[in-house]
Amino acid sequence: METSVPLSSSIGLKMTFCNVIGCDIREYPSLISTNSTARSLASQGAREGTVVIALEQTGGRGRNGRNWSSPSGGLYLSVILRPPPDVEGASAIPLLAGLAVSKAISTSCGISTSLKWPNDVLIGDRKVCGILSESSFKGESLEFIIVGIGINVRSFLEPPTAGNYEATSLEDEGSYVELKDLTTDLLYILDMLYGRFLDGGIDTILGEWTDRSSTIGKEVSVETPTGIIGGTAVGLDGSGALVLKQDRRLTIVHSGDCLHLDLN
Ligand code: BT5
Repeated sequence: METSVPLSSSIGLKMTFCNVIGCDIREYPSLISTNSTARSLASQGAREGTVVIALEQTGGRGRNGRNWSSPSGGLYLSVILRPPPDVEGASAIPLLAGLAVSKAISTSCGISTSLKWPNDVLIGDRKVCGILSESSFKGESLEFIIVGIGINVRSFLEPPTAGNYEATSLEDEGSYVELKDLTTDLLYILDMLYGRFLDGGIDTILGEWTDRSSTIGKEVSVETPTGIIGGTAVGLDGSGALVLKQDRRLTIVHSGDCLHLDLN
Protein backbone atom coordinates (compact mmCIF):
# COMPACT_ATOMS: atom_id res chain seq x y z
CA MET A 1 0.00 0.00 0.00
CA GLU A 2 1.28 3.49 -0.86
CA THR A 3 1.86 5.94 1.97
CA SER A 4 1.69 9.74 2.01
CA VAL A 5 4.77 11.47 0.67
CA PRO A 6 6.11 13.72 3.45
CA LEU A 7 6.26 17.40 2.57
CA SER A 8 9.41 19.41 3.03
CA SER A 9 9.06 22.38 5.39
CA SER A 10 9.54 24.83 2.52
CA ILE A 11 8.55 24.62 -1.13
CA GLY A 12 11.46 26.87 -2.20
CA LEU A 13 9.54 27.94 -5.28
CA LYS A 14 11.15 30.14 -7.92
CA MET A 15 9.52 30.69 -11.29
CA THR A 16 11.94 30.59 -14.20
CA PHE A 17 9.50 32.49 -16.41
CA CYS A 18 6.60 34.80 -15.61
CA ASN A 19 4.95 37.88 -17.06
CA VAL A 20 3.03 39.13 -14.04
CA ILE A 21 1.97 36.39 -11.63
CA GLY A 22 4.75 34.72 -9.67
CA CYS A 23 7.58 37.21 -10.29
CA ASP A 24 7.59 37.96 -6.53
CA ILE A 25 6.83 34.96 -4.29
CA ARG A 26 6.62 35.25 -0.50
CA GLU A 27 6.58 31.90 1.22
CA TYR A 28 5.71 31.36 4.91
CA PRO A 29 5.67 28.18 7.01
CA SER A 30 2.40 29.21 8.67
CA LEU A 31 -0.01 32.13 8.37
CA ILE A 32 -3.43 32.92 9.78
CA SER A 33 -4.68 33.48 6.22
CA THR A 34 -2.72 34.10 3.01
CA ASN A 35 -5.53 36.45 1.90
CA SER A 36 -5.06 38.61 5.00
CA THR A 37 -1.27 38.77 4.55
CA ALA A 38 -1.63 39.52 0.82
CA ARG A 39 -4.12 42.28 1.60
CA SER A 40 -1.76 43.99 4.02
CA LEU A 41 1.17 43.66 1.56
CA ALA A 42 -1.03 45.11 -1.21
CA SER A 43 -2.03 48.03 1.04
CA GLN A 44 1.69 48.70 1.56
CA GLY A 45 2.19 48.82 -2.23
CA ALA A 46 3.28 45.27 -3.15
CA ARG A 47 3.41 44.90 -6.93
CA GLU A 48 0.81 43.21 -9.07
CA GLY A 49 1.40 39.47 -9.35
CA THR A 50 2.94 39.07 -5.88
CA VAL A 51 2.10 35.60 -4.56
CA VAL A 52 1.78 34.74 -0.86
CA ILE A 53 2.10 31.03 -0.03
CA ALA A 54 1.70 29.31 3.33
CA LEU A 55 2.30 25.65 4.14
CA GLU A 56 -0.58 25.80 6.61
CA GLN A 57 -3.16 28.35 7.74
CA THR A 58 -4.42 28.67 11.28
CA GLY A 59 -7.44 30.80 10.32
CA GLY A 60 -8.06 30.01 6.63
CA ARG A 61 -11.18 31.76 5.41
CA GLY A 62 -13.99 30.73 3.08
CA ARG A 63 -16.71 33.05 1.81
CA ASN A 64 -19.26 34.78 4.04
CA GLY A 65 -17.28 34.23 7.23
CA ARG A 66 -16.97 30.47 6.77
CA ASN A 67 -13.74 28.64 7.54
CA TRP A 68 -11.32 26.86 5.22
CA SER A 69 -9.66 23.89 6.83
CA SER A 70 -5.93 24.33 6.09
CA PRO A 71 -3.66 21.71 7.68
CA SER A 72 -0.15 21.21 6.37
CA GLY A 73 -0.26 19.13 3.19
CA GLY A 74 -2.53 21.49 1.25
CA LEU A 75 -1.80 24.29 -1.20
CA TYR A 76 -2.72 27.72 0.13
CA LEU A 77 -1.86 30.82 -1.84
CA SER A 78 -3.09 34.32 -2.63
CA VAL A 79 -2.25 36.53 -5.59
CA ILE A 80 -2.34 40.34 -5.66
CA LEU A 81 -3.90 41.66 -8.88
CA ARG A 82 -4.29 45.26 -9.99
CA PRO A 83 -6.28 45.05 -13.24
CA PRO A 84 -6.36 48.36 -15.15
CA PRO A 85 -9.70 50.22 -14.93
CA ASP A 86 -10.38 49.96 -18.68
CA VAL A 87 -10.33 46.12 -18.72
CA GLU A 88 -13.88 44.82 -18.40
CA GLY A 89 -14.83 41.67 -16.53
CA ALA A 90 -12.59 41.94 -13.45
CA SER A 91 -15.54 40.59 -11.46
CA ALA A 92 -15.01 37.27 -13.27
CA ILE A 93 -11.41 36.86 -12.08
CA PRO A 94 -12.45 34.12 -9.59
CA LEU A 95 -13.70 32.13 -12.62
CA LEU A 96 -10.30 32.62 -14.27
CA ALA A 97 -8.66 31.26 -11.12
CA GLY A 98 -10.96 28.22 -11.08
CA LEU A 99 -10.14 27.49 -14.72
CA ALA A 100 -6.41 27.72 -13.93
CA VAL A 101 -6.80 25.26 -11.03
CA SER A 102 -8.74 22.81 -13.19
CA LYS A 103 -6.04 22.92 -15.89
CA ALA A 104 -3.20 22.65 -13.36
CA ILE A 105 -4.75 19.57 -11.70
CA SER A 106 -5.19 18.00 -15.12
CA THR A 107 -1.56 18.79 -16.11
CA SER A 108 0.09 17.78 -12.82
CA CYS A 109 -2.10 14.86 -11.77
CA GLY A 110 -4.00 13.73 -14.87
CA ILE A 111 -7.25 14.10 -12.91
CA SER A 112 -10.24 15.74 -14.54
CA THR A 113 -12.24 18.19 -12.50
CA SER A 114 -15.36 20.26 -13.05
CA LEU A 115 -16.09 23.87 -12.23
CA LYS A 116 -19.07 24.71 -10.05
CA TRP A 117 -20.25 28.31 -10.26
CA PRO A 118 -18.96 30.55 -8.90
CA ASN A 119 -15.87 29.38 -7.08
CA ASP A 120 -15.50 25.63 -6.55
CA VAL A 121 -13.48 22.95 -8.27
CA LEU A 122 -14.99 19.49 -7.91
CA ILE A 123 -13.85 15.93 -8.55
CA GLY A 124 -17.07 14.02 -9.15
CA ASP A 125 -19.35 15.72 -6.65
CA ARG A 126 -16.67 16.35 -4.01
CA LYS A 127 -14.87 19.64 -3.43
CA VAL A 128 -11.09 19.67 -3.94
CA CYS A 129 -10.56 23.43 -4.17
CA GLY A 130 -12.18 26.67 -3.06
CA ILE A 131 -11.46 30.22 -4.19
CA LEU A 132 -11.92 33.39 -2.17
CA SER A 133 -11.67 36.67 -4.06
CA GLU A 134 -11.64 39.94 -2.12
CA SER A 135 -11.55 43.41 -3.67
CA SER A 136 -10.37 46.71 -2.24
CA PHE A 137 -11.71 50.01 -3.55
CA LYS A 138 -10.41 53.57 -3.24
CA GLY A 139 -13.53 55.65 -3.57
CA GLU A 140 -15.27 54.19 -6.61
CA SER A 141 -12.18 52.74 -8.26
CA LEU A 142 -10.80 49.26 -7.81
CA GLU A 143 -7.45 49.38 -6.03
CA PHE A 144 -6.56 45.67 -5.98
CA ILE A 145 -8.04 42.17 -5.91
CA ILE A 146 -6.73 39.36 -3.72
CA VAL A 147 -7.44 35.95 -5.23
CA GLY A 148 -7.02 33.19 -2.65
CA ILE A 149 -6.83 29.55 -3.71
CA GLY A 150 -6.94 26.50 -1.45
CA ILE A 151 -6.39 23.01 -2.90
CA ASN A 152 -6.60 19.81 -0.84
CA VAL A 153 -3.45 17.94 -1.84
CA ARG A 154 -2.81 15.32 0.87
CA SER A 155 -5.50 13.28 2.63
CA PHE A 156 -6.97 14.90 5.73
CA LEU A 157 -6.25 13.44 9.15
CA GLU A 158 -9.52 15.10 10.19
CA PRO A 159 -11.92 15.78 7.32
CA PRO A 160 -13.34 19.32 7.33
CA THR A 161 -16.95 19.85 8.28
CA ALA A 162 -18.81 19.19 5.06
CA GLY A 163 -20.86 22.05 3.65
CA ASN A 164 -23.16 21.25 0.76
CA TYR A 165 -20.35 19.21 -0.78
CA GLU A 166 -18.04 16.65 0.85
CA ALA A 167 -14.32 17.37 0.66
CA THR A 168 -11.81 15.30 -1.25
CA SER A 169 -8.06 15.61 -1.83
CA LEU A 170 -5.78 14.82 -4.76
CA GLU A 171 -4.25 12.02 -2.69
CA ASP A 172 -7.70 10.55 -2.03
CA GLU A 173 -8.20 10.57 -5.81
CA GLY A 174 -4.97 8.61 -6.36
CA SER A 175 -2.41 11.37 -7.03
CA TYR A 176 0.79 11.85 -5.01
CA VAL A 177 1.79 15.08 -6.78
CA GLU A 178 4.54 17.17 -5.15
CA LEU A 179 3.27 20.48 -3.80
CA LYS A 180 6.08 22.31 -5.61
CA ASP A 181 5.16 20.83 -9.02
CA LEU A 182 1.46 21.57 -8.63
CA THR A 183 2.15 25.13 -7.44
CA THR A 184 4.55 25.79 -10.33
CA ASP A 185 2.03 24.52 -12.90
CA LEU A 186 -0.75 26.54 -11.28
CA LEU A 187 1.24 29.80 -11.31
CA TYR A 188 2.33 29.34 -14.96
CA ILE A 189 -1.27 28.71 -16.04
CA LEU A 190 -2.65 31.58 -13.93
CA ASP A 191 -0.05 33.91 -15.44
CA MET A 192 -0.90 32.78 -18.97
CA LEU A 193 -4.68 33.12 -18.47
CA TYR A 194 -4.33 36.50 -16.76
CA GLY A 195 -2.23 37.73 -19.72
CA ARG A 196 -4.94 36.48 -22.08
CA PHE A 197 -7.57 38.32 -20.01
CA LEU A 198 -5.55 41.59 -20.05
CA ASP A 199 -5.12 41.37 -23.84
CA GLY A 200 -8.55 40.17 -24.91
CA GLY A 201 -10.95 40.61 -22.00
CA ILE A 202 -12.83 38.04 -19.96
CA ASP A 203 -14.57 36.56 -23.03
CA THR A 204 -11.30 34.72 -23.73
CA ILE A 205 -11.83 32.78 -20.47
CA LEU A 206 -15.59 32.27 -20.19
CA GLY A 207 -15.94 29.80 -23.10
CA GLU A 208 -13.35 27.42 -21.65
CA TRP A 209 -14.84 27.87 -18.17
CA THR A 210 -18.25 26.86 -19.52
CA ASP A 211 -16.81 23.79 -21.27
CA ARG A 212 -15.43 22.53 -17.94
CA SER A 213 -18.45 23.52 -15.87
CA SER A 214 -20.74 21.04 -14.14
CA THR A 215 -23.21 23.84 -13.32
CA ILE A 216 -24.28 24.83 -16.83
CA GLY A 217 -27.23 22.75 -18.01
CA LYS A 218 -28.22 21.70 -14.47
CA GLU A 219 -31.22 22.49 -12.33
CA VAL A 220 -29.80 24.61 -9.54
CA SER A 221 -30.83 26.50 -6.46
CA VAL A 222 -28.79 29.59 -5.61
CA GLU A 223 -28.85 31.16 -2.16
CA THR A 224 -28.28 34.87 -2.83
CA PRO A 225 -28.08 37.76 -0.36
CA THR A 226 -31.73 38.53 -1.20
CA GLY A 227 -33.20 35.03 -1.21
CA ILE A 228 -33.14 31.63 -2.93
CA ILE A 229 -33.50 31.51 -6.72
CA GLY A 230 -34.07 28.26 -8.60
CA GLY A 231 -33.94 27.45 -12.29
CA THR A 232 -31.92 25.86 -15.08
CA ALA A 233 -28.39 27.27 -15.41
CA VAL A 234 -28.13 28.15 -19.10
CA GLY A 235 -24.84 30.05 -19.22
CA LEU A 236 -22.77 32.99 -18.05
CA ASP A 237 -23.17 36.63 -19.01
CA GLY A 238 -20.18 38.79 -19.96
CA SER A 239 -19.36 39.56 -16.33
CA GLY A 240 -19.32 35.92 -15.24
CA ALA A 241 -22.77 36.13 -13.63
CA LEU A 242 -24.95 33.00 -13.85
CA VAL A 243 -27.93 33.11 -16.22
CA LEU A 244 -30.88 31.08 -14.91
CA LYS A 245 -33.98 30.15 -16.88
CA GLN A 246 -37.24 29.92 -14.95
CA ASP A 247 -40.18 29.04 -17.19
CA ARG A 248 -39.50 31.47 -20.03
CA ARG A 249 -37.84 34.15 -17.94
CA LEU A 250 -34.09 34.69 -17.67
CA THR A 251 -32.61 35.87 -14.38
CA ILE A 252 -29.03 37.03 -13.87
CA VAL A 253 -27.47 35.97 -10.57
CA HIS A 254 -24.32 37.85 -9.60
CA SER A 255 -23.35 36.05 -6.41
CA GLY A 256 -24.49 33.30 -4.09
CA ASP A 257 -24.07 29.68 -3.00
CA CYS A 258 -25.10 27.35 -5.77
CA LEU A 259 -26.48 23.87 -5.22
CA HIS A 260 -26.74 21.38 -8.09
CA LEU A 261 -30.14 19.69 -7.79
CA ASP A 262 -29.58 16.96 -10.39
CA LEU A 263 -26.29 15.24 -9.76
CA ASN A 264 -25.76 13.65 -13.21
C1 BT5 B 1 -14.42 28.65 -0.30
O1 BT5 B 1 -15.36 29.14 0.56
O2 BT5 B 1 -14.50 27.61 -0.91
C2 BT5 B 1 -13.18 29.52 -0.40
C3 BT5 B 1 -11.96 28.88 0.19
C4 BT5 B 1 -10.72 29.70 -0.08
C5 BT5 B 1 -9.53 29.19 0.68
C6 BT5 B 1 -8.26 29.91 0.30
S1 BT5 B 1 -6.85 29.13 0.98
C7 BT5 B 1 -5.86 30.47 0.55
C8 BT5 B 1 -6.69 31.73 0.80
N1 BT5 B 1 -6.53 32.19 2.17
C9 BT5 B 1 -7.68 32.10 2.86
O3 BT5 B 1 -7.83 32.43 4.05
N2 BT5 B 1 -8.65 31.62 2.05
C10 BT5 B 1 -8.17 31.37 0.72
P1 BT5 B 1 -16.84 28.55 0.71
O4 BT5 B 1 -17.46 28.35 -0.64
O5 BT5 B 1 -17.50 29.47 1.65
O6 BT5 B 1 -16.62 27.11 1.35
C11 BT5 B 1 -16.35 26.96 2.73
C12 BT5 B 1 -17.03 25.66 3.21
O7 BT5 B 1 -16.35 24.54 2.63
C13 BT5 B 1 -16.91 25.48 4.72
O8 BT5 B 1 -18.04 26.02 5.38
C14 BT5 B 1 -16.84 23.95 4.89
O9 BT5 B 1 -18.15 23.38 4.89
C15 BT5 B 1 -16.17 23.50 3.61
N3 BT5 B 1 -14.71 23.34 3.78
C16 BT5 B 1 -13.88 23.88 4.71
N4 BT5 B 1 -12.61 23.53 4.48
C17 BT5 B 1 -12.62 22.74 3.37
C18 BT5 B 1 -11.62 22.07 2.63
N5 BT5 B 1 -10.32 22.16 2.94
N6 BT5 B 1 -12.00 21.34 1.55
C19 BT5 B 1 -13.30 21.24 1.17
N7 BT5 B 1 -14.31 21.87 1.84
C20 BT5 B 1 -13.97 22.61 2.93
